Amino acid sequence: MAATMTRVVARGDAYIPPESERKLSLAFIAVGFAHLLVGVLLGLLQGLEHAGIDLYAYVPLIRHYYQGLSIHGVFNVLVFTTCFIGGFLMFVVGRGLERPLETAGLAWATFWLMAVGIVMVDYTLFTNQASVLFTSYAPLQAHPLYYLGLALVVVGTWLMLVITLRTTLAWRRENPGKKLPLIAFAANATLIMWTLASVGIAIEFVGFLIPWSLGWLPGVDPLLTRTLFWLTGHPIVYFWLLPAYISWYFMLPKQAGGKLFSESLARLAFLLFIPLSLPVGFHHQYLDPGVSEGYKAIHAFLTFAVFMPSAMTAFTVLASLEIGGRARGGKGLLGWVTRLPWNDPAVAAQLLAMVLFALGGVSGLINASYNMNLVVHNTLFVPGHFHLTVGSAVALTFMGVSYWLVPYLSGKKLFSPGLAKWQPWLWFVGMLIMSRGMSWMGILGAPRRTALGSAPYFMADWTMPAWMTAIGGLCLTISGIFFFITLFGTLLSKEKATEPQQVPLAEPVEDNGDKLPGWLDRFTPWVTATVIIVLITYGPSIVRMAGEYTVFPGLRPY
Ligand code: HAS
Ligand code: CU
Repeated sequence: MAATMTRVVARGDAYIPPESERKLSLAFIAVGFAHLLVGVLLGLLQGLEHAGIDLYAYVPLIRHYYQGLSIHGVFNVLVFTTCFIGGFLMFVVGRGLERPLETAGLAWATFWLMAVGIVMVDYTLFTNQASVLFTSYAPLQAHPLYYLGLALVVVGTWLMLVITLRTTLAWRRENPGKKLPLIAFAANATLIMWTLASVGIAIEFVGFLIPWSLGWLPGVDPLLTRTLFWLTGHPIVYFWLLPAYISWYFMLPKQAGGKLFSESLARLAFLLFIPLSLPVGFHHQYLDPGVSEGYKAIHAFLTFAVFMPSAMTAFTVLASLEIGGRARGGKGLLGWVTRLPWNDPAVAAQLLAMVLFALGGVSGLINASYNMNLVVHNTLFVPGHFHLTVGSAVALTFMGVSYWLVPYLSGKKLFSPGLAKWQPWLWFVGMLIMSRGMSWMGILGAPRRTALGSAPYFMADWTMPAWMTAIGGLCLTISGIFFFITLFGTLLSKEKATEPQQVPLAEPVEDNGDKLPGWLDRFTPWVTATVIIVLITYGPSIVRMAGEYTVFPGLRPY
């Protein structure tokens, strides 16, 4: 391994993070994808169940639909995302600042702390002691180890911020007056936003769910704990998305032969996500009694505001790609699209992820509109939305990134490039079919989080979209298998990379040197604004809910 690693260094990128850091990123990524593998397989069971094919009795350890769904949700959106993001962002900060992390020892301690937490979560889920779905809604109650395990994972993400900030401050001391390199800037913005956001879930778990599950509290208030959950639960979607944006803004244009269209716009988008990601959680609670109409309206309005940095991203990234497509000979209005390097799986996966995300963004606006939400809330329309966002924009982009990053980090040759070429397309087609099936079924009134295949009220007109959900899910599973063969084949193979490996970093079209307004390079004003906005948009509601605290004992119906 050591020899392989040194070989990468010899091939000469501008700066190569030390071997220990590359191994650390690989360890995070491998743990993350191992969980996604299980999550994807369970997803197939769910899709087939909706079409009336119930295979749960044949799968070891999984006793029923809700246990399978809990594992699917927790593994895919909590464990996989957080681990991949941890490995990627630590790498990005070291590579961006071109210096070792402060300190690699703490980074490894973070990995092991999170690994212990993940083992606790895995154990409780597989033993059916935590079938509470990824939202952990009270009064459903899980084993204390489940909440403790997730809490350790969150603490791990805070330590990541400690590491990246310490490294960044050391860099600032060494480079006075210089602006932060883009990828390191964006990685810090992501972790800062997340750390502020995670305060809600930290209070929920440490103050309520953990003591309650240990029997130290007689009960908890479902409304207050849900509210604390969504204070974190909305911004967590941007914690998943922003690392994908780091690749779309700063790496993908280079892979497509283009340049970053606007550095200022890119920085502004990341900074806007800090204050705008948090004060919108009530859009998950439009139907909750006990939240005032006025605050729901404020959160609805702000949800349309947080749509903006993504709309800016669509504009900037498309412009950056167009520069690439035209430089590669593309002519006319759309001729440049066909000239993009579609045969490179790292690029194709991300381009297709973006197309799916455009649809996911539209369905997000439907969810966000109060009166439309009354129609779709708690129906399969919502999974139709989030499979296009976290299940495509995020997951497919992370797969695309892995196609160059894993060979780069390991010094190995990509195993089975043929499978890698098909994989993004299968995911794309499978997702189009599955999410369409889910959204359609949702509009017809099919509830989400329900074993519909055995529901006595299954409606005749759900049959067609239910089959689309199952068939799309099958395509996604095959795509997933192609990906995992390529990924784990690469990690386990002995074949070394033969081509030069570099981190693709796009130059801005116009580089203003270090002449940048301070507010586009500093986080403090944005953090202060965030705290003030959250106090205004959440404070009064939380104080009122605390005053009306109702004690609910735990339920374990599973
Ligand atoms: Fe959402 C529910 C609103 C974005 C994830 N969302 C969920 C849930 C999840 C989730 C997991 O307002 C379910 C939670 C649960 O279990 O209950 N969401 C939005 C809005 C946005 C949004 C307004 N969501 C995301 C992202 C997610 C995610 C991102 C994960 C990563 N969502 C909601 C609402 C609910 C909700 C309600 C509650 C529903 C309910 O009733 O329960 C926006 O941020 C979306 C902005 C996106 C865009 C698209 C930009 C497009 C880009 C690509 C451009 C590329 C193109 C093609 C055009 C503005 C950047 C180029 C291609 C070439 C080939 C050249
Ligand atoms: Cu949300």
